[in-house]
Amino acid sequence: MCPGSFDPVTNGHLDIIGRASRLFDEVIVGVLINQSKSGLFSVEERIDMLREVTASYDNVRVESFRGLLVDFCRAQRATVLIKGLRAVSDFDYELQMAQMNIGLAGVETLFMPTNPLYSFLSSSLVKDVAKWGGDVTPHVPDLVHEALKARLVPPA
Ligand code: COD
Repeated sequence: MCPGSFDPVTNGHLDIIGRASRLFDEVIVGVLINQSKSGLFSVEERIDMLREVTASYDNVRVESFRGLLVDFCRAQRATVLIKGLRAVSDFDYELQMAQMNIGLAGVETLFMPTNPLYSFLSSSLVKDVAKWGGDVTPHVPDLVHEALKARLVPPA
């Protein structure tokens, strides 16, 4: 299980998903439906983009979930969470979630070091740069770039 918000998917996410698909028979990309936080893209839009950019991976499927991640893992019979680690700043919170998730339901977390090309990359940073008209083409798939251009008009 590769869980996240994916608002929107970046090349950093894709790198982790692709590497997971080479290690596991089946990979589920779990997109969180977060009712208390509206994203730039709707969950349906995020899923459409994810499905398109992972279409070449036969063993990857994209689903949404609400509530606890471990409940979704149980429903999908997923036993391992794959998380990307970009920097030590990710580690504290990811470690807490990993320990909570194994305590709640025995779901293991495996951490994958980010590809150094993407170690600074996050969906929020991409949105901020795109909002001000900066070039995000090296950081996201083309279709995400197009979607960002269509959605974000630089403030005057
Ligand atoms: N390089 C490598 N990995 C990356 C990169 C990058 N450039 N960018 C992101 N990642 C990894 C992140 O480290 C993360 O593992 C994953 O990709 C998703 O990232 P985001 O930013 O899209 O998603 P998050 O961090 O907002 O997702 C948080 C969850 C949805 C996983 C979390 O909130 C959750 O589990 N929520 C469900 C409720 C729940 O169960 N809560 C209790 C948790 S203990």
